[in-house]
Amino acid sequence: MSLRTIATQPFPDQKPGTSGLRKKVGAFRQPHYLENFVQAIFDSIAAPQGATLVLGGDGRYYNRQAVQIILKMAAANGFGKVMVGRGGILSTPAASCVIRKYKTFGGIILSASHNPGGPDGDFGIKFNSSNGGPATETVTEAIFAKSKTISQYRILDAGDIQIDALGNSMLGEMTVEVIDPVNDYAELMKSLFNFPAIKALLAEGFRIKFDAMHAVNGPYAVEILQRRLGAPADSLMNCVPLEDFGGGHPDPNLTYAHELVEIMYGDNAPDFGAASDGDGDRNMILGKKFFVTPSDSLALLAANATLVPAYSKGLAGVARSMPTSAAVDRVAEALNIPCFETPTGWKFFGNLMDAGKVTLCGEESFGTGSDHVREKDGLWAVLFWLNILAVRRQPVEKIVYEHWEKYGRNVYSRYDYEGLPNDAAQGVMSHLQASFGTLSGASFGKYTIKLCDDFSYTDPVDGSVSSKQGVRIIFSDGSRIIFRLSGTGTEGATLRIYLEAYDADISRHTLDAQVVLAELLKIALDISQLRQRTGREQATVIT
Ligand code: G16
Repeated sequence: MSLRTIATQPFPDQKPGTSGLRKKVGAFRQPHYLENFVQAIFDSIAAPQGATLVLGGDGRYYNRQAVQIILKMAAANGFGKVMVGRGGILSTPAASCVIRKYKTFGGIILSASHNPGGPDGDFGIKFNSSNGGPATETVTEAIFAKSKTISQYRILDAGDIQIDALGNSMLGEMTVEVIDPVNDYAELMKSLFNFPAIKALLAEGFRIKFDAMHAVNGPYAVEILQRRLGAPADSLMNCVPLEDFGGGHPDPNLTYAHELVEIMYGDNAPDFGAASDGDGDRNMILGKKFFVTPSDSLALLAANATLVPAYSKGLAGVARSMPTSAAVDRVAEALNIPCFETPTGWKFFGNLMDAGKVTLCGEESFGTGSDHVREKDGLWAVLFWLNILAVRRQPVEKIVYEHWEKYGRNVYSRYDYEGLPNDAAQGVMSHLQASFGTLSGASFGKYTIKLCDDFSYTDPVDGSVSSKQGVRIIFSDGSRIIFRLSGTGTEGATLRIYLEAYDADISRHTLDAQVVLAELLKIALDISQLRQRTGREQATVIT
C-alpha cells in the first residue's frame, strides 16, 4: 500500500452552491474531478494529524465509488479514523448526529439532496464542521479558492475497502469503522419525543402514510415508525432506497410526491401523511385533503413546542430564511422570544444555534429542524407532528385552522421556473435591481410598495456579511414578493418567485392560496418582465 501524489489541473466550476457542490454524475466522473474537490476540502480545513472524519451519503448512483475514493484520500491525508455508514449510507441529519455525538473533526456528506439520481442524474458533496453543520461561507469560499489553484492530490494505492459489515479495518495507518447508519439517530429521536404517547396514538388506529420516495430515509422510517412506534407496515411506502430513486424526483412537494398526495386527497385517506427527500433532511406534511405549507409548519411547531419533552421548557428563539413566510415571526412575538431572518441555506442557522440564540429553525423549501443537530431533519419534523397530534388529538387541518384563527394566516406560495437560460434569468434579476428607484412607493391596485432591495445579512455572532441574497418587494400591508436564483440546480438557472399575503380575516381562511395570491402573482410577473425575458408562460413547480 503506497501513498501516491497525483498531478492534476484545476477545474473552474467547483464553487459550492447553497449546499455544497452539486453537478451531473458525468461531471463527477471526469478523471480527477472528485479527487480535486476532496483535496481542496482537506487543504482548507486544517484537520490535525490523526483526526476523525464521518463519511456517508444518500446512496444515490456513484455513492459507493465516491466513498472508496474519499477513504483512500483520507488515509493519504493524515486522518486517523473515518466512521462510515454501512454501505456508505448516512442520511444528512444522521451524519450531523454522528459528527456531534462522537465529537469528530467533521464529516463529508455525499448527496444532491432532492435532485434526481442515476447515471444521468445529479451527485453532490459537502463538508460539515465539528458542530455537525454545513461549513460556513468562509470555509466554502476557501475550498473554492483552493480548487482553482490545485496542482496535485494525495491518495493511497489500495484495493477497495469493505463497507458492508459493521466493524473496524485498517487502511494504511487509518482505521475505517463501519457504523450502523440508523441506530445513533434513532436513539436521538427517542430522547427528544414522547414515544409512548405516539405509540398509543398509532395503536388506537390513527392512520399514517410516510413516503420515503425510494431514498435514504427508508431504513430510518422502518426502524423508528414501524419497529419502535408500531406503525403497521403498510403505513410506509417506497422505503427501499434505490440508486436512481426508482426514476423519481425525490423532492417532497405537491408535484413530485404525487403518489402520496393522491392517497391523502383520495377516498378513505389516512389521518396524517408525510414524505422526505433524497438525503432525508426535507419534509412535507399533509392532513386529509390538506397541505401544510412548510412556513406554517414551522410556526405551528414553535407554537406547540412545549408539548414535546425536548422543548417543554420553551424555546430560546427561532429563525427562518428570508423567503420563508413571517408566520413564525407572529408566534415568536406572542412568546416574546427573538426571531432571526437569515439568507437561504441551512449553514446560516449554525452560528445562531451554537450561540444558543435559537432552538427551532425552518425554511420554505420544506426544511425544518432544531438544535438537536445542525441540519434540517425530515423524520424529526414527522415525529414532532406526531407528538403534537398524540397530545392534542385533533385532525391536522383543525390544528392549522385554530392556529390561523389565533395568529392570522400568512398565505403563501412559491413558483419555480426551472432550467431557464442563465442569461435570461440573470436578466430578470438585473431588471428588477435596476427598477428599485421607480418601484419604491408605486401602487398596484390595493398594494403599495413600501420597500424594495437586495437582501443583505450580517451574522449577529461572527459579524460576517452575506449580500445579494434575493430581491425583496415589500408592500405597506406586510405582503411580500421575493425573487431569487436557486443555488442548488445543475441545469441552467432556476428562478423562484415567493408570494406572501397576510390575512387576519377568518372568513377567508378556507380560500385556496392561489386565489388569494392571484393579484400578487400578476404584479410579480409584470414588474419582473419574466415572461417576455424568458419566454416561459408557466412555472415548472408551484408549491
Ligand atoms: C438546500 C439548502 C437549504 C435551501 C435549499 C434551497 O436544501 O440546505 O437551506 O433552502 O437548498 O436552496 P435554493 O433555493 O438555493 O435551491 P437541500 O435540501 O437541497 O440541501
